[in-house]
Amino acid sequence: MSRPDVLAVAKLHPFYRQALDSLYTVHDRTHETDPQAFAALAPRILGVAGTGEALVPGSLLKQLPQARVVSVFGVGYDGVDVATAIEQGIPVTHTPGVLTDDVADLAMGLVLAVGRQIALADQFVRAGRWPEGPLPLGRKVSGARMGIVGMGRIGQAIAQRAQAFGMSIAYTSRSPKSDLPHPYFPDAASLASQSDFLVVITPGGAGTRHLINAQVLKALGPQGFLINVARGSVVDEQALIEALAQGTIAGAGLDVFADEPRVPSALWTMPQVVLTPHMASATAQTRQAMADLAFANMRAALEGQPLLTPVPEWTAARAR
Ligand code: 8YV
Repeated sequence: MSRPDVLAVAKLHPFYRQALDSLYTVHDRTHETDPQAFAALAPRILGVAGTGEALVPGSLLKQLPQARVVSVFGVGYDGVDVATAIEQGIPVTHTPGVLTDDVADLAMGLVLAVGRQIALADQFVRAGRWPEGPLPLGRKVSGARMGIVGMGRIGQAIAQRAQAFGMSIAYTSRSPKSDLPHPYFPDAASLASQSDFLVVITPGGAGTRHLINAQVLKALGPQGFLINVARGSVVDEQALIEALAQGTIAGAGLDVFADEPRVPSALWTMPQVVLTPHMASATAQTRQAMADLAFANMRAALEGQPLLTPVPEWTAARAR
């Protein structure tokens, strides 16, 4: 019996790819590299495998009459046209929960790195500049005010960690969460005006595009730091570069960018900025757990079993 055909729409992490290879024939981005071969292949594709950043437009889904799932290796799925997937009856799954700790850990790491200038200090020592004199003073993190934009699972995990540092927490999200003790702000600008560290951890996509704009950065102010572990699209990158260049804000810790893996060169030379390559979930333990869950979703769908972690939109559409 021939093995089911699966389309990988992005470069997959080896843990996920190897699991898929054990049961399926994986076609790696054939829709991009060989459209002619893809036209013949598309009617046979049973599963689509992607990453958090992968693009799965409606036009692609409409070419896959037999597809039974889009299984995303990541919690974010803003590149997937979920409305069309639902219309076509194709479930979308993701990997919530298993990466919460890692993303929250990296958010705190960036808070500490920008506040305490850890990356800059490391460069200073390596460059043999210690004998020349001290670094400028950093910004105390313990006891500072953290504002969290997006108070879902990961936002709450960041809040827990920040509380252990004696930080005060406030947040903005689509609606206030009655089970949380922290002050709620109706919008990012009013939250920013009361924050020393503004941490962005909201889903990407059209609804949050450029939520962090020039006005929010102005409200954050010359003593304020921006941390982004969400999606590059949430921040107006040009406005951020200007705000950093002009001292409108104090600094930034960025794990995500508008056009990854390209990072604007203006940011490379800014000492008040810490840059990481979209690595918030990149530990061996978590990537294994993500691969296990993404693979389990793929397998469940292809074997007609209940999905482990469908996206909320799919579950809501099914309930109607
Ligand atoms: C990526 C992510 O999926 O979970 C998300 O939403 O952005 C990441 O975990 C990961 O980098 C693989 O591409």
